Amino acid sequence: MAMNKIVESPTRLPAFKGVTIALSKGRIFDDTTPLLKAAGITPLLNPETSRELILPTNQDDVRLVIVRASDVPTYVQYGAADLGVAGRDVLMEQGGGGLYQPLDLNIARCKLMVAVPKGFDYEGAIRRGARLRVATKYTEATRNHFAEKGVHVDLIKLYGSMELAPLTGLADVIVDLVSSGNTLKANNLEAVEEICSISARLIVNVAAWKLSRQRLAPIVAAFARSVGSA
Ligand code: PRT
Ligand code: MG
Repeated sequence: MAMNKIVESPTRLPAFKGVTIALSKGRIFDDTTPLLKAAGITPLLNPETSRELILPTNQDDVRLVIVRASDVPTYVQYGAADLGVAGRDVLMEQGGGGLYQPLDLNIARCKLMVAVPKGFDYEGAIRRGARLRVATKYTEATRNHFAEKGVHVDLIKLYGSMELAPLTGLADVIVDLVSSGNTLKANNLEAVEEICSISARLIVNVAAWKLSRQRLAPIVAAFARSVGSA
C-alpha cells in the first residue's frame, strides 16, 4: 500500500505532500550529495552532526530521511519514501520486490568476495568436496553463489565483523564486501573469489512513480545526466 499521498489514514500523521528521499548516512549520503546538487537539491542539515532523521532541503517540497542502509528499500517499498539510494548488496538480500531500479548510480563501489585466512587452501577444499562453513551478512547472494558452483556450504548468518569468524573458528571462510582490502589484510585474511561487483542504485516506489511522475522524473533525469557525465 504505497498510497499514503492521497489516502489520509486516521491513525497516521498527515502525509507529507512533497518528495521524500531515503538515504543512509556515510558513504551513500556523501556520494549522493553531488547527484542531489545536480538536481538542484541541497540538504540544510548534515546527518553526521545533526540528530534529526528528517532533513529539510533548500526545496520546501523535498526532504531526506536518514535510515539504516538495509532499511532504505523497506521505506521505498512501502511508500514512506518515494526515492532511495541502496547498494546492490542490500537489494539482493531484500529481493528488490515492489521497487523500480531505474539507475545504477555507480557510487559506493566495492566487490562481494569470498575471503579465507592466509594460507587456507580454498581451491583444494572445493576440489576435495569439503563442506565449508561460511559466515556472512549476505546469505542470499552467498547461497546462490555456492549453489551455482555446486558446493555444499553451511551458512552462518552474522550482522557485522565477519572478519572475526575465521579467526575464532566460527567459520572456515567469509563472504563480505571489499573495497580497499585493508580490513582483510589487517585481519590476516585474503580474498580468493569475486562473487559480483557492487554499486548503489536509485530505487523508486512503484505507486509514487505512477502518481507523482511529473515531480519525480526531473530528479531521476538529473541523476541520470550526472551519472552519464561522470
Ligand atoms: O554500517 P551499517 O551496519 O549501518 O550498514 P552498512 O554497513 O550496510 O552501511 P554502510 O553505510 O557501511 O554501507 C552502505 C553501502 O555502501 C553498502 O550497502 C555497500 O553497497 C556500499 N559499500 C561500498 C560498502 C563498502 N564499500 C565497504 N567497504 N559497505 C561496506 N563496506 C565495509 C565492508 O563490509 C568491510 O567491513 O568496509 C569493510 C571493507 O572495506 P575495505 O576498504 O577495508 O576493503
Ligand atoms: Mg557499515
